[in-house]
Amino acid sequence: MLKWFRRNKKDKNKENREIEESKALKEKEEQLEDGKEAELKPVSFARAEEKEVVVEKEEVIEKEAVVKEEEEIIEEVVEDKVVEEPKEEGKKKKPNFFNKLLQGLTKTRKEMTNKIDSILSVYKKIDDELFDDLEEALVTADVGVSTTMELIDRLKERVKAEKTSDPNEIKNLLKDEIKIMMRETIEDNKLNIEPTPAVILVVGVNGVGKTTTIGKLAYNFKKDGKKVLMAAGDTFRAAAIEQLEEWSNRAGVDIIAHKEGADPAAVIYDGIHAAKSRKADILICDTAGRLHNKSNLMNELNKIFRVVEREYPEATKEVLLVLDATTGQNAISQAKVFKEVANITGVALTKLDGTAKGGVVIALQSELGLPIKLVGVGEGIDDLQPFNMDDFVEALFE
Ligand SMILES: Nc1nc2c(ncn2[C@@H]2O[C@H](COP(=O)(O)OP(=O)(O)OP(=O)(O)O)[C@@H](O)[C@H]2O)c(=O)[nH]1
Ligand SMILES: [Mg+2]
Repeated sequence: MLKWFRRNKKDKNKENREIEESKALKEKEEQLEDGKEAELKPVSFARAEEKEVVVEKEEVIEKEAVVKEEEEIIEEVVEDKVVEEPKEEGKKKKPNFFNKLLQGLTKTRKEMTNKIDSILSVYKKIDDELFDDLEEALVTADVGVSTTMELIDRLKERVKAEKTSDPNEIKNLLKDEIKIMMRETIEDNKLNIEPTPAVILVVGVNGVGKTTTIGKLAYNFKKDGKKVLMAAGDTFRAAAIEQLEEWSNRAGVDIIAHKEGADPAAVIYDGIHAAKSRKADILICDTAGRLHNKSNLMNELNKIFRVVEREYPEATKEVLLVLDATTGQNAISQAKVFKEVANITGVALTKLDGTAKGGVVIALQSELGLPIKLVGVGEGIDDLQPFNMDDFVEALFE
């Protein structure tokens, strides 16, 4: 499949570089294999679970009401908190956004773009070997094998159609084709929050950055003058509730929380009713992130979705899948699994600042058709940005 493995090493000058590069690719292929395995198990597991869910549906709805009454509700009301504005915010908002993205993508840029630059500087004419080297640079930055193949094919066609002969022109054509490909499957990258009231369900495996993203998001909404409420749907561990409470304090928004071990659907139920009575514009719900191949996670999510459908039919809905960019192709596997069990409407891609695998953005949008709506570029409250495709590609190739 990967052409450069089949290539005869005729050119002695390139030998050393090829050995190094094929090593990196082998590692990459192993990672891809691992990702595929991880992806298959949970899907079939979740399907088996679906039958049970249908049978238990009525029973579950009844239980929800009972559980809700039985549980002691610890409701933290944090009204009228003052939001601390970061000092650098203000008129220079746009350049700051771009600079942060630029900074965040430093590692990916080194891995991918610097490599592309050095490839293009070596070649005097555009030939198959040049395309093979480009292919390799893209795959190693986690653009993904099939997206890379597609991209290179398009690039070849474009070069032919435009009769391009100068390797230096390739970079702009590549940038352009990336933008075209990413746009083809996605209508827009805006969060579904209009008209209000809106509910955002935040899902994803553990450790990807769900709680942190909720905190940052709440802060941004509040800054925009929206009334926000959080629901601590991760009742799996006490620390998770405390962590969200801390973020609610920092963002200056209210939170609805039950005790550790409580039924998450009951927390969301209370969150919805509190959002209605307090006339909140946006309710953001945290969920537990235990591994996606555990059946109870899928069950739990289905239950939460049903409560939202039943109790808040008028709300605009966003099901936001949080993915950790540092996991590269594994993030793609996770996205495939979650797409099977939930109607994911957007992705928040976190930790772009700490990874050389930012190329995964391109694969997520063009291969899976999942719109990236937010990107995390740091751990701070102000380190979440709406995803802008043009800015992303420009920052990647800066
Ligand atoms: N550098 C960086 N770190 C981040 C970003 N987003 C989240 N993190 C860090 O990732 C770690 C995990 O974040 P959490 O928000 O706790 O993740 P979670 O998905 O809620 O995890 P569970 O509750 O265990 O399922 C924390 O240390 C965060 O500070 C980001 O954009 N950049
Ligand atoms: Mg969490």
